[in-house]
Amino acid sequence: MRLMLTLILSAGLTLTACGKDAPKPAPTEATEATEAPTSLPTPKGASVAFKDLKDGDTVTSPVKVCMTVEGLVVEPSGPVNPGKGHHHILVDIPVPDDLSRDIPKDAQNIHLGDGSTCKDVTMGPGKHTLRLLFADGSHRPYTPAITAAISVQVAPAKPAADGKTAEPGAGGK
Ligand SMILES: [Cu+2]
Repeated sequence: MRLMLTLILSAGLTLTACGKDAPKPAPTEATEATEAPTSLPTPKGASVAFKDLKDGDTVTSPVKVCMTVEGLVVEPSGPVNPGKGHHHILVDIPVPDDLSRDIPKDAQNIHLGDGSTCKDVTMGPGKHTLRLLFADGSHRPYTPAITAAISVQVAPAKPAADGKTAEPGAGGK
């Protein structure tokens, strides 16, 4: 019994000592979000869609990609106006995780910064994912992302002028 008491007592002492010996200052949080980049809120009912292309379509490259909007106004890049902005076509890449960052400009992030709604996109043969992403005048996506995606199959390029030449309907509508 006495042994037990001693044990309990010493255990208690040890704990107390530990508690006193640990004057670690708690790390202060909320020091990072000083200048959080902002993403405009998506207007209610806003959406984008492919105009002619459908998921699963087989196309030839370059393919003309046209798009429509609902609840948004398309304008050239530049000023940031709520509810307005321009289209982007993302080729074979997902919507970025961080919507507060501007969409990069490279071969896989195509900007229609002139306010247009159609773009010829060149792709190699095979399956490709085309993703629309609407963003404000400074190329920053809305939150939640205004996006639409389809997959298309790009047919291999045909050898020019050997046997049959012009395909019916090759010139578009
Ligand atoms: Cu842009």
